[in-house]
Amino acid sequence: MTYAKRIGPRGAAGGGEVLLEPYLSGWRGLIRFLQSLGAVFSFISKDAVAKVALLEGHQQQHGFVSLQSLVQHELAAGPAALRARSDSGCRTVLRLHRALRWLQLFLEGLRSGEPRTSVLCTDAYNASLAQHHPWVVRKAATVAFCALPSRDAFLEIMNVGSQEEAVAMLGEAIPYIGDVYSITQELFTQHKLLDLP
Ligand code: 1Q0
Repeated sequence: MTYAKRIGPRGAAGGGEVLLEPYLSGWRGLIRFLQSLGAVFSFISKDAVAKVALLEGHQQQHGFVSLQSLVQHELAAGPAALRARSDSGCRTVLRLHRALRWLQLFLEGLRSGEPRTSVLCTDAYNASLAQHHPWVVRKAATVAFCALPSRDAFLEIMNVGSQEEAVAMLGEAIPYIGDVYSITQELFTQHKLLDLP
């Protein structure tokens, strides 16, 4: 399954919108993949499941089509009210947005040929999510990364055919992830939402 590919509406939405439906179903696919890697990762997948479920709830309640419409709706209550909420869609998207940067870096590393996935994963993590996590989470994450399968096994369980085909799939998927990342980054910069508590 081309999980990562389903995240992004590359070129599909003229105004550079991130459609919520494919965004959330992309995350669901990634979470299933993570769950298949074993119980060591369950503290990560549980958090991701909760965040996707929260966004799904907001999406269903308000009928949001895109990340843009969610942000617009929540901003209407005023920036102070938004900052005070621990269950806002915006702060939840921000967490997934930071994780998407990790994914982009990790997949780029995987594609590049470095065989030690735990090194790739740690480097990607340190360059992205780590700065937003307290020590204890960083520690637990770094321990879990040691349980990652080797590059060969990883490309195999992606289940897209030969290693060459898996690498080619990454080459196609990474730009979509990059698009979603930069559109979201711009949206959150514009509305000064990049530091939502
Ligand atoms: C393959 C290894 C996966 C490693 C995932 C890297 C992320 C590490 C994150 C570790 C911390 C998770 C525990 C909870 C953290 C929360 O405190 C934190 C902040 O939230 P809050 O509400 O407390 O402010 N949450 C987060 O930072 C969100 C973390 C979301 C992680 C989502 C990971 C999704 C996994 C994807 C696996 C993809 C493997 C690649 C497959 C490619 C196939 C084409």
